Amino acid sequence: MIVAEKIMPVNVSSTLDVERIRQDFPILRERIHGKPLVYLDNAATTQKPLFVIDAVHHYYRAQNANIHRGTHYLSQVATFEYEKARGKIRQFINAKDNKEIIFVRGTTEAINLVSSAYGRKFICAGDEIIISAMEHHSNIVPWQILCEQTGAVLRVVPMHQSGELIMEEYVKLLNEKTKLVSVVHISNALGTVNPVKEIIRLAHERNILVMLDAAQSIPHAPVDVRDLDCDFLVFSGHKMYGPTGVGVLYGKQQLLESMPPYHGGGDMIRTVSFEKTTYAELPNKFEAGTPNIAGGIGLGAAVDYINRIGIHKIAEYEAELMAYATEQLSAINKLKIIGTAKEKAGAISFVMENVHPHDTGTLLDLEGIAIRTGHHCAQPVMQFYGVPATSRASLSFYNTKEDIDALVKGLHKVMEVFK
Ligand code: 7TS
Repeated sequence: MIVAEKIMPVNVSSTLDVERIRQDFPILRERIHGKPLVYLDNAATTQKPLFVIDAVHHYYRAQNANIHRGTHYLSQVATFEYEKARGKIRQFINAKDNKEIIFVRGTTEAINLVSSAYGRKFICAGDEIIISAMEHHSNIVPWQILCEQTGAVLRVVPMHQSGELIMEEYVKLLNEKTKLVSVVHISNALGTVNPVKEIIRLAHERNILVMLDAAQSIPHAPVDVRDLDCDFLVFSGHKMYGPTGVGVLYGKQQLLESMPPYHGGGDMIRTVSFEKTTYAELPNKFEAGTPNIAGGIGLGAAVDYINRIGIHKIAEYEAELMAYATEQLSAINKLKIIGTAKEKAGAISFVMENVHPHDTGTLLDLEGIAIRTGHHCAQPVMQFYGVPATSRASLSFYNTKEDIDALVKGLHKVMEVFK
């Protein structure tokens, strides 16, 4: 058992009016097994504020029509609202142009889009793609499929026991065969915040493209694609207080223009004949078929909601909560935190001596406490630490110090059962 480093006590001084914020989330008033819900599974999906629920509701009640095709009033309203949402997202990540914002189903689809469309045109046998040791399966498997199809080779940046990438090894992997680096910004399994600006700078020095998986960073930290200078960035709406089934691929315009379409069908064409089809301009080229219109509009509302609170304030408050949770969990005997990077956000993984994480999760559930247990779709991370699974508590700005205290109390109960 590694004894966790002693950490200074932390005061969670409320930079946010969390009690007020909690009123915005109706589900937080639910009782689970007769107990008040303590929701600490935000890395899997966040809860939705009324503001987002209402936007989706309003769309279906008053605006529903298909987009980009109707001359009738409702179709124009729906198109306007959907495109307005695209603009909000562009602004939120500071992209240059709405053409660079492609609506997709989520992070997974966005990565598949790039690996497929970019990969089909630009990746050949012998080329190399770099990912990291802490990727979610959705940033591993699409690249493995591409490598199988093309004969390209997947390289993996290793990490230290702390869950920090070994940057010297990363530099050694970069070479003239490297076509693309695709790394996670914040790890869902460990909470590690990767030095993505440095990762991008080192790749760009060698003219190598970089894609960031921002699924876990977008709800927790400011993400500015022009400041980062990433070539692609992907995230899911449902992890940032928006609906499920919608997400975003950001790509630099020139790059997206150079890529062939991903899916073929309606809305992505300019002209079609049996002899030849020409494609629509960005972003439509990558948005074949009727999209998740309500989802897009709901995601726009989620961006408004986050902006109203302020992503910097969110980051500051969550950092305090994270420090408090780390301190409290570290104080539990026989509990070991997995992933001790200096820079962490969002999630804390841990294991407990003699207790399988699934038992921990089940017993906590009876207390109304929702955490995730398992491999977190990051089996290589589990293999690295030699554990079958971990328990993971993941935070949001609506969580409180009391939620952490409830978790700690619940964990003591679990220990009692397995004494
Ligand atoms: N990348 C990261 C870093 C993730 O955390 C996830 C989902 C994905 C990609 C895939 O996102 P999706 O919206 O396309 O499914 N992570 C988790 C999790 O940690 N628990 O449940 C889902």
